[in-house]
Amino acid sequence: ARFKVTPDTPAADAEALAFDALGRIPRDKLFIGGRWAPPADGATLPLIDPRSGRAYGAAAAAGAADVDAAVAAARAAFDEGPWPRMAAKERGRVLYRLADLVESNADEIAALETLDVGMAISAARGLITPAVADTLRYYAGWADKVHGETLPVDGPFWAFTLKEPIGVVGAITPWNFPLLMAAVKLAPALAVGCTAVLKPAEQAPLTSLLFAQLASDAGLPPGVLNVVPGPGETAGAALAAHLGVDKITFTGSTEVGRLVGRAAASNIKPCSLELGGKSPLIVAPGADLGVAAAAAADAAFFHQGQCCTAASRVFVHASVYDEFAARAVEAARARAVGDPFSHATQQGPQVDAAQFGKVSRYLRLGREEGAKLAAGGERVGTEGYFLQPTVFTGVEDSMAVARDEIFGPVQCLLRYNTLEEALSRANATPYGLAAAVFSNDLDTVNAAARALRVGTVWVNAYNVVSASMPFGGFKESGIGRDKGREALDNYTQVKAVAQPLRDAAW
Ligand code: TXE
Repeated sequence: ARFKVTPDTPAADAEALAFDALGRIPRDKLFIGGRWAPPADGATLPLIDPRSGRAYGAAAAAGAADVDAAVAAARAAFDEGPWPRMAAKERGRVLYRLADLVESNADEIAALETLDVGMAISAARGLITPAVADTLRYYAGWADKVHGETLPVDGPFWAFTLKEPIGVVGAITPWNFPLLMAAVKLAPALAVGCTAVLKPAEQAPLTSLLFAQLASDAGLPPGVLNVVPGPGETAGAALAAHLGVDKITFTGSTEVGRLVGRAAASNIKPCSLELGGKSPLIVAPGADLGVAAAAAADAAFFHQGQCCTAASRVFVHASVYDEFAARAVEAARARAVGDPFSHATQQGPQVDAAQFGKVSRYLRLGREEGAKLAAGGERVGTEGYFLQPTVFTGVEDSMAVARDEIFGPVQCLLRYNTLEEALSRANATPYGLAAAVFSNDLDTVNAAARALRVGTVWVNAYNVVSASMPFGGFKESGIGRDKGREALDNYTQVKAVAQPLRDAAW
């Protein structure tokens, strides 16, 4: 049976589509060297439905030996294969075909993300899967536009630079947006001629496995992309420390980012890190409070708050604090929590028991520390990992809920008096991923855009993201940028070449 996911698709049909797609993924295998192969030691990862907490199957788990095999395949494909050597536009064509395949399989991909991580199907189908295709097309277009320069030098020489692919890329991705995070790393890497080993998060292997098949169908030569889901401490650590890898790119927690960065540094391998956040959203006096409150609710609660950009600290000017808080509470209460396969659902379950437990601890901690619970704060239902959209008011900067990345549907409202104070408190965090300012005053907007020490500033908007916009963090939110033209530099080396000119030409 083949269902299409539209706003009218019943939840049961979308769920049936997910299980149908699941049945066609060789999930007891890893994708290495263009072939599906079982893990060397036969290990598995449980597949757990976040709606119930119950396992519905298992997927292959890579260990260090499988990572070795995947790196060897990527190495051979880079050192000897056609991919880095073919006409750049031909690489672009493969990526365009892959984007087309993602689009023609978008219903299945979206349904699988919903099954795997509990992403609301409306977001999975309407926003996230299209963003995967957009990312592939954006970098497909770049494939034949990455080039060096000619340089003025002294003497009878001419000199130029070559931009060469860096080699084998090791990509370690998180579970929150499984395929999109893979795409933002793989698309620029593949466009410039690199080969890659992708280690998806253990909670969310399904769409990365399907992607491997689609990439092969699109004409990606064997060994160019290898996909090895497995535990972070074994498969992830083996990839991060592997001497056969030329570049590491990671998205995940700051804690693991430190380990991955250390492993890469000890091998003198460049490493880009996209890590956690505690992003501030500033509501200035005179801002449109309706717009600001609606945007702030999406910014805090979208995808169950499991976004690295989640606006978890909302600084509201004292003159509008009470009115904004009332609107924030109303917006939180209005959010539809439930079965992520239902198109009406805005918020599904947290991804797993560990995340559910972590967020629940912060819900308790916020109350214990003296924040006022203005909305939510409880579990929804009796099974699975559902939580109410929660608003804490009267939050102080020193509270754990204002300092730590919670990664759940928790919005903290903090009161401020002057813009200078708001900006300095907004910056008083080790993180620096994103921020927003809501104001109709140009001076306020300009001051905030300049002063905020973050990789992205949104003005009267939130989570406006695009393949063309460089994305990444200041401070402990990371190193380097994914997306945009900037990300191409992650995957290229610059080589300077000089050669003599004959006298006549000099
Ligand atoms: O992340 P991990 P977890 C934050 C968020 C969340 C917390 C924990 O606050 O609550 O991290 O989530 C792999 N060597 N973010 O534990 O462990 C792992 O297998 C190499 C923010 O799930 O960082 C997975 O593929 N790799 C974030 C990836 O790292 C290792 C998104 C990320 O998992 C490893 C996710 C190791 N030793 C969580 N240990 C964001 N920035 O969006 C684990 N991994």
